[in-house]
Order: sequence, then C-alpha cells, then structure tokens
Amino acid sequence: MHTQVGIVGAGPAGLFLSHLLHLEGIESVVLEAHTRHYIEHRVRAGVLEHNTVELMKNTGVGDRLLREGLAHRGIELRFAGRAHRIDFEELTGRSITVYAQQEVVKDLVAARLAAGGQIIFEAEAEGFDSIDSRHPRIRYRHNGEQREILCDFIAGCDGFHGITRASIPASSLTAYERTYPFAWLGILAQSAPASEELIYANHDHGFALLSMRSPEISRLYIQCNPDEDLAAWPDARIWEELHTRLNLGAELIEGPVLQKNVAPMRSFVAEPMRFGNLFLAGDAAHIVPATGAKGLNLAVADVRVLAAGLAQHYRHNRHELLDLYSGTCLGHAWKVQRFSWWMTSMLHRFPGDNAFDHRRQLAELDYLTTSRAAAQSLAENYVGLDVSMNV
Ligand code: FAS
Ligand code: PHB
Repeated sequence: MHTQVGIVGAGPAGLFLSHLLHLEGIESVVLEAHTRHYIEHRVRAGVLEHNTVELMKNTGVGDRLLREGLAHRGIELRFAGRAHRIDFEELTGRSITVYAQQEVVKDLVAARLAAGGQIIFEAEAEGFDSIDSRHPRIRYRHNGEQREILCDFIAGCDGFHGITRASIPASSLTAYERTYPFAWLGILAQSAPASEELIYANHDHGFALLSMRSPEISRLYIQCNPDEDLAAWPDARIWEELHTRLNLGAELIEGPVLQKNVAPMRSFVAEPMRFGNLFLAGDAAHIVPATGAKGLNLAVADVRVLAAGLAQHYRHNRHELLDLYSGTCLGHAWKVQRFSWWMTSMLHRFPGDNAFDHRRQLAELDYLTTSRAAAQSLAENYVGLDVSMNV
C-alpha cells in the first residue's frame, strides 16, 4: 500500500493529524492496534484548552463539543481550609471546556470515515524500514497477515509505550525524565458534580481533584502511592477520603463508581522529535503529569505544527516548517512541562517532605490567591499558551 503520510496510532494526535492533512488535501493512512470500540471508550483526559476548542470548531469537528462540552471560566483552589477561585475569563479573556477525550476521539473517527479516510483498526505496526530515507516503510500485522505501507513520511502518534520512539537509534535521541513518588487514583462516578468548576485541593492527606464529564457524571482523583493496590480501596474508603480532602460537606454527592484506575505521574521529554522522515507527536514524544490537564492538548498542538509543515512541503516543496518542527514543539512542550511540574509540586504531598516544605507550598498558594500577576500566570498557562511558529 502507498500513501503520503503513514500515521501510527489513532489517539488524539494521530486522528487530528489525519483530519488536518485531509483538509490540506494530503493523503494519510492511520494504523491502530486496538478496535474502534476500545479507543472510543477509553477513559483519559477531560479538559480542552482554548486553542484545542478553537481548532475543533474551525476545522469542522466542533459541533458536538459546542453542544455537549461544559465551558468553564475558572477553577477553584482549596488549601488550609480556604477556597479561592481563579477567574480565567477575567484574567485572560479565555476559558477551557470539559469534554471527554473519548468523545474527541469519536468525533474525529466519525469525521475521518465520513470523508473516506483510511483508519485500519486492529492493525499493529511492528517495525519500520529506511525511516531516514525519502520513502520509509511501515510493517504492520492485520488479520494475522504481515503487511506494508510505503509512504513519504511517518508520524509516530503511538503513545508513550508505542514502538516509533523505540525505533529511533538511541544515539540519536536524548530522554529527559522525572517520576513522581505518587500516583492518582481516579474514579468515574454516577453522581452530579458538587461544583460547576474543577476544584484542586492541597490537603494534609494529599492532593484531590474534583472534575466531571457531564451534569450526571463526576470524575474524581486522589493522590495515592505509585504501587497502590486498588483492592485496598473499596468505594466507601475513596468517598471518605474525597470528603476529607475536598471538604465540601453534603455538597459532595456519592454515587455508583463506574470506573476506577490508578494512573502514574511522570514527566518525560524525548529530543529531537524527528529522525529522518519519522516525526514523533503527542505522548510518543512527551508525557506530562495530569495536574495541568495538558496531555491531550499538547498532542493536538504538536500535530497542528506538523500538519502546517507537511502542507508547506506538498504545496510549495519547501521545508522550513518541517525543519523547525522539533524545535518549535519542544519549545512549547518544555513550557507545558514546567507548568505541569509546578502545579504538581504545589498541590501534592511529597513523602518525606517536612513542615517547612508544606508551609512553603501554602505560601505559594497564598501568593497565588493574593497576587493578580501570579493568578494571571496560572490562568494563561491553564487555558493554554499559543505555540510560536517562529519562521
Ligand atoms: P494515545 O496514547 O492517546 O494514542 C496512541 C494510540 O496508538 C493508541 O490508541 C494505541 O492503541 C496506538 N498504538 C500504540 N502502539 C501501536 C502500534 N504499534 N501500532 C498501532 N497502534 C498503536 N491527560 C489529561 O490531561 N487528563 C487525564 O486525566 C489524563 N488521564 C490519562 C490517563 C491515562 C491512563 C493515560 C495513559 C493518559 C492520560 N492523560 C490524561 C494523558 C492523555 O490524555 C494523553 O496525553 C493523550 O492520550 C495523548 O494522545 P496521543 O499522543 O494521541 O497518544
Ligand atoms: C479530568 O477531568 O480527567 C482532569 C481534569 C483536570 C486535570 C486532570 C484530569 O488536571
């Protein structure tokens, strides 16, 4: 099979890239190891930055988002028995939208298939040939058969555990990593959210987050140990901890827990994000701790830059944007890494941290809630920084 851009992975990065390339008249094939049902029901992120929402609206895949997404103009911070709202709209003129990642995936799959796009499900990429040449190949397995795609470019959108990053010679790649001494125990619950906006809490027992998916479905997280055993967390114990850490009293309504998982907290960046005609995007190149709600948005920011570069290549046979892809995306990714690390450091209890560390955290939160400049910095990072395409 031959195509212009071979895309490995049908997560937000791969699907959005295929969609943007389609709008530029560029052909692509998306290979996805899992079934359509699996990727359309996988619970992950829930917050869309201003720019992600604008991109979905402006590229014709935003109708359901506008109908069903929950626009939020701020968040609340809770610490030391106090609650304080950060007003994004007032501080930046921008807002965020709560709309589940699997809904974004559903909308993009539907749009691609409706436009005659090629997404091959249950097709696992197994290896690549001549990725540093002008005609790389993807070897993949589908229906028990070994198959190949010959393409001009490969987009590695296969997530952190994918094979594209691993196919780049170690001598050509530098990895920067920081793991955190805690994880998030997350639940999806059939209960009306206790708040209109997200609540981030710093508590002696550890971090907690109140988020939602709809007026009927809450998404809640508590800080736990990286190797936490879910069996030790019956629903009643989770609700008890949420009551303690969020301190919302009767407003926090309990309900049946629909889904429960423990997600690790990690910061990771691979440099460069390009090797020959293989381009890494999204979690394949970088991972951020979820405290800044950036994972999905960073993936979309990457493929927006990549699509512009590929469009310049096919339309004008020029390569400036592609040559700047890695630098442009890494510049943005590191700013997002900084913000996500900062939110994580300010809101979690670190094992072994002493009373000084905790008082310093509280002073940071106190400064945030008494300085307009500090609150504005949080707000502009949370609603999303613009990517500078510095050509
Ligand atoms: P994805 O990982 O989304 O997509 C990669 C795709 O590639 C997958 O569908 C995979 O099946 C496919 N693939 C892998 N190897 C393949 C191969 N060899 N051949 C073919 N296909 C292959 N972010 C938040 O902001 N908030 C959250 O609450 C949050 N929760 C998360 C929970 C979990 C468990 C994880 C892993 C991430 C979470 N994130 C969260 C971050 C998340 O949103 C990611 O940043 C986002 O999914 C990144 O999108 P992609 O880069 O497209 O990668
Ligand atoms: C979520 O809704 O899943 C969510 C929201 C904010 C975060 C992380 C996750 O920081």
